[in-house]
Amino acid sequence: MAQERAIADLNEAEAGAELARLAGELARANRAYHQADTPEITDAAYDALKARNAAIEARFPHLKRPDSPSDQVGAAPAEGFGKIRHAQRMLSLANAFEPEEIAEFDARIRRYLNLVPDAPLAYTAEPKIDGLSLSLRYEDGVLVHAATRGDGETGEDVTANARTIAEIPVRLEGAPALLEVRGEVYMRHADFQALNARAAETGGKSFANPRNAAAGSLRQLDAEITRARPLSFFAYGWGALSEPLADGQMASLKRLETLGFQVNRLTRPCDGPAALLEHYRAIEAARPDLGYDIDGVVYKIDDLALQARLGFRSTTPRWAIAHKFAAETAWTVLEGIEIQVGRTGALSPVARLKPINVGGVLVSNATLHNEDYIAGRDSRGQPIREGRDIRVGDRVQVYRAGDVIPKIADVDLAQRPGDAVPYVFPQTCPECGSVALREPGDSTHRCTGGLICPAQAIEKLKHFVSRNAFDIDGLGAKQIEMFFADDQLPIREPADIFTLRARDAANLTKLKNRDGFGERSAAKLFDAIDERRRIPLARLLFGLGIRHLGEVAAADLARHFGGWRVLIDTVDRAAPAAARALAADEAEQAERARAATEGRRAEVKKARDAIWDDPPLPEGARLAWEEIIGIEGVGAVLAASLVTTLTQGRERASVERLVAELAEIQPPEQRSTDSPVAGKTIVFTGTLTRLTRAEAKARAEASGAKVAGSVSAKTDILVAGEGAGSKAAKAEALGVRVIDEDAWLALIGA
Ligand code: 9MJ
Repeated sequence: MAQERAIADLNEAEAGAELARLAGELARANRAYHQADTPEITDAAYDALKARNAAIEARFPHLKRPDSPSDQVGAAPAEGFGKIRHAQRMLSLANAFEPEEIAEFDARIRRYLNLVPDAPLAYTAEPKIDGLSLSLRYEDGVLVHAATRGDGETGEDVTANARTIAEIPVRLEGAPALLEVRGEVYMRHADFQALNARAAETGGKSFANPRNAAAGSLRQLDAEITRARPLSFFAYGWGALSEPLADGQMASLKRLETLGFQVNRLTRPCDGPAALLEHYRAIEAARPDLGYDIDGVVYKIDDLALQARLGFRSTTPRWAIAHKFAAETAWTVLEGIEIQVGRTGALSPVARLKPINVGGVLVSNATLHNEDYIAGRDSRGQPIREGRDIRVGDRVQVYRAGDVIPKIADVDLAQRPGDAVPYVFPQTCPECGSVALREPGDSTHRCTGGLICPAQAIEKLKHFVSRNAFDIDGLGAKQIEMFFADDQLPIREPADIFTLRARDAANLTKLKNRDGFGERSAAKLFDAIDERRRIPLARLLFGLGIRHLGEVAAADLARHFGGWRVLIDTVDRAAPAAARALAADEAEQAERARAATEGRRAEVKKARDAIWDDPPLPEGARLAWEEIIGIEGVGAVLAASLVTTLTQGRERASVERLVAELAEIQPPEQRSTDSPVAGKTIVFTGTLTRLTRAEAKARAEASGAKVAGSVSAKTDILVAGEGAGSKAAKAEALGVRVIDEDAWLALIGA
């Protein structure tokens, strides 16, 4: 940086030159900042440049430039990339590691489609390219948009950059009027090495691996930089289309190839799991000589009509799976075992390892799962590792499979130090000292401290801001830890996040003057928080971090209830029944234990019923409880967790404080509103002949219907398959419309 002179000493010419320099430097800093991976100066340095610019302008107002950085005060600099909403969601793939999982994948699909075991089923197998996914939108054969995957719904607009990649055609001949091509941008090994060699010569930034180099090159605000980077592209699929490319996966790829795209030449048709595994081994053998990185093999159902029937789980297609290459392993020393406390109070033992390189990644931690795993037995008490336990000081074998947390595969008893002692699992929470209980049938110790346990509170907050929950830009795990420990501006529960701006305004020590924050980043954080005052109900539910409540169940609950108030009212009404259900379970278990020895099984049911019936439950409690456990995908275990958590005094007060800060809890999008069953509650019963249950449920939901497990006054339609029994009778009694499978299919237009 040029030497800075006191502003009072500057003459007019010098001041003009200095303003020009500052405008240039600030503009460059802005660009670098928004490329995210490469900020060039600290927030403090940025603020200092801005302050100096303002001071010079104050002394020489007539020298103020038309592009003065002062005119951008307060406003966040122009956003990095524009956002593009994908016309069709961009999905990721479920992973498999073992050959048995491929047989299960095949079996699952056959079950779902109701195919007989030896019916032919055609697949394709292709290398899984280790790059980054890109969606290219062509309208009338012209490339109009290119977007990264982002969160699957919305990606970053990298159109200008994509246009500079030679393997991405900007114009297509004979393509459908609308065509979204999906594929992987990657960098070949030779290009990667040349790029890093050039960087070394010019003192530029080198990349750790080809994937990072490809990502860093595509995500450049200046497309001319992308142009100078040697990127490649393989097409492997498509999104929205005005007409099908072909009727199979293989034929569609051929069509994309004809249109001018690179399609991986190792893609093969396969007629079942054996052929898939054979091609997997062939690709694995070819891997070292491919000249680019792959991390597995992708299997897809070839028939596109079957792909459509199979559809999707929450973020992955049912018709495809990624078979990842085997884990890399290495031996190292276990230096210690630490206990981490999770958001639901689970105590997780973590191995602290002497750092070791496993397949290109430095590993110093691995999961040890639970007490039994360390002791060398599984959840049923059967030996694992032939019963060898794991002790501090042992030499252990570490492995990494996919992106998952490293694990410990084995221990070398021959090298065990003489003074190594068996590990004793703690009986109290290391964070708050509360008793850690391990319930019968559960392999996990849990801290009983609840909200008084700081570890649980922090982990709940981290979960709350995580990507699939509130996903607040600039508020990640690191910032949560900082704010949690902060005395001036603490965040101790979710509601505190939303009062941050107001508390900061009232405080003397401002966030923008803190370490790690500046004016821009503080303002950006407050804005990012405000953006989340409108939140979909499913995200809110998932974000609360209630035990057993995952993303899929959160979406099921949101679809069923449609709004927060309806849900919480039902939960409140169900509270007495939930308590009763837990007590009944306990009584049943106790009675079962006795009955097993004394041969009085009928007593079990009696014990249960006695709890349920006496004293009588308040009006509506049982109905509300049955409504919740009747939602498909919500069982009694989750329902009990949901109701007891949300009706527990301190927890509920904390949730209400949060809800009061939100501007809108958005109802789930009706997936399809023009269907006659949209918004209706459907129950399936009996044996369906043309659809499997899973498929029937998925199709009903895709048409905007809610699927319940039991008939109630709220049921709109009962679809009665063959041999429908008591549910059909109950529906008749309640005056619910009952139709057969064919009528149902006609109704949803299938
Ligand atoms: C990669 N990464 O090579 C898919 N992929 O298909 C291939 N990814 C994919 N297919 C559907 N070959 C979603 C993702």
